Amino acid sequence: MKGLFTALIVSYDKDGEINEKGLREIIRYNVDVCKVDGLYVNGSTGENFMISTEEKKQIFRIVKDEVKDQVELIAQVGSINLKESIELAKYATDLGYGALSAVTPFYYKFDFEEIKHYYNEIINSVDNKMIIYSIPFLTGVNISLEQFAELFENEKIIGVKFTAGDFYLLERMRKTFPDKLLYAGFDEMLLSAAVLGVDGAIGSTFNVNGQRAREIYELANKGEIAKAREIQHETNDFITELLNNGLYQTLKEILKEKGVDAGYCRQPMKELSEEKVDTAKRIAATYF
Ligand code: NGF
Repeated sequence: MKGLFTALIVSYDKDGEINEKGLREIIRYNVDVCKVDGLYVNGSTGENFMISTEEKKQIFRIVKDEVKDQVELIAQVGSINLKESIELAKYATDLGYGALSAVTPFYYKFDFEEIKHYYNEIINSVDNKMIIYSIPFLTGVNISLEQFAELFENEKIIGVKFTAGDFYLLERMRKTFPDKLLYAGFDEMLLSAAVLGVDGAIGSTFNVNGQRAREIYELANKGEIAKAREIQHETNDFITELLNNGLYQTLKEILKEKGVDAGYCRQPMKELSEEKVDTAKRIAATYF
């Protein structure tokens, strides 16, 4: 399960319905053009927290059907409805997903015992592996080194997707858990995370920028830091423009420029204004 995983965009039509044809095209673009090692399905980038259980299952099904065994698949099943997480964990495991992931439970202020219970309940309900999805800036949930150690006591919990800028903690984790999988979650910090020895990365921008991410990651692993830094600079010029214009909407517009029917975002995310669509087209022409 090492390597670069795209946090998969999902195509929705103007009414917010899943556009299966568009989703299949996005998957193909990632596998055939971006050449990533795997897909991270139903994460933040898939707009997962705005869709129903049935829609989550439909997306898991379509992705597996399109990919077959071409690349690795991780199913994000986290939800503050633990019963839903378990149902999705069973569903994705039966479909053949190679690993599960679950965001830390959010909104309510769950204490650590509750968080630990949540992970153990999900992963002990299936014959599969769990990657913790830690994204404190969105969930408000911070897990300490000692708490990660406690979660990792369950051998089925094999790693963490670390979407945070705390590189002191990341370094401590690398040293403390040499056998656990650490994935970088912020694409704009990929080089720094790679230097610290992560096992891979999971990112939204890989939907279009997978090839540059690969170069950064491989150059860093070969110790060619100056070359890697140049590509990270170029990548971050792109990411800065992307974030300013609207992350997921702009990724979809760039994919459309590449002939991929990437659709729209699910409400309450809004559509891009005409001016921002023009900016997205300029970003696509500049970087891709
Ligand atoms: O989109 C977010 C959060 N983070 C992603 C990634 O960590 C999300 C990151 O690639 C993800 O993996 C998922 O879909 O679950 C950023 O978009 C990127 O670094 C730009 O900041 O907002």
